[in-house]
Amino acid sequence: MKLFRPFNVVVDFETGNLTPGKKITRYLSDIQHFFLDKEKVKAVLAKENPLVYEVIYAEVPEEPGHLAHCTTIIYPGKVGNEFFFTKGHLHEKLETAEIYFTLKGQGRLIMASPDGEECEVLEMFPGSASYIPPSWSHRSVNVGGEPLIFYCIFFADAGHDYATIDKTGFPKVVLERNGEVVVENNPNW
Ligand code: PAN
Ligand code: ZN
Repeated sequence: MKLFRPFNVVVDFETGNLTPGKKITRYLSDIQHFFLDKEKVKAVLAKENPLVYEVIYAEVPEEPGHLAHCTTIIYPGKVGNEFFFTKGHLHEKLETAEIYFTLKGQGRLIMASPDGEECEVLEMFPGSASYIPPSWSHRSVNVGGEPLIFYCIFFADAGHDYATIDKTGFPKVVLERNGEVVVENNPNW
């Protein structure tokens, strides 16, 4: 039997950098269709295409038994009054759970059952370890003025289903109203 060799990666709690790691970047243009205010999105994109978030993965085989892990850095920002967020997804293998451990910043973690009948929103703050049970879709939102940085651990063969969320979005949205962070029903749900 060929043994996979143990290895370290190093996570910088301040920047979210994970080394050695493989980075993916998501710009506003990649997630524009999710935002409520279509006119505002257009107006922002006419001027610039801000970086919304980055994910940096440790290189682990996408095979049963392995644990994938990565950092996510969501930059602070809004479109209108709606905070920047990740695309969000279900795991292709619905039976796989995940943990998000927040290192820096303030966020919300929106989770929904596959049919959207159930929805829960947890606070993310330095030291929070949020458990995403099997079957719950998940999206994280930066509600603060600094980057939201969290470390994720999930089954390496879980797979990511983005198509379902692309069609439906999430049942809840996270907005700023009069300087407060509010969670509201998604009017387009
Ligand atoms: C996370 C997410 C990461 C980026 O590692 O993949 O935060 O969010 P999206 O994948 O929705 O763009 C995770 O949940 N992995 O399973
Ligand atoms: Zn996930």
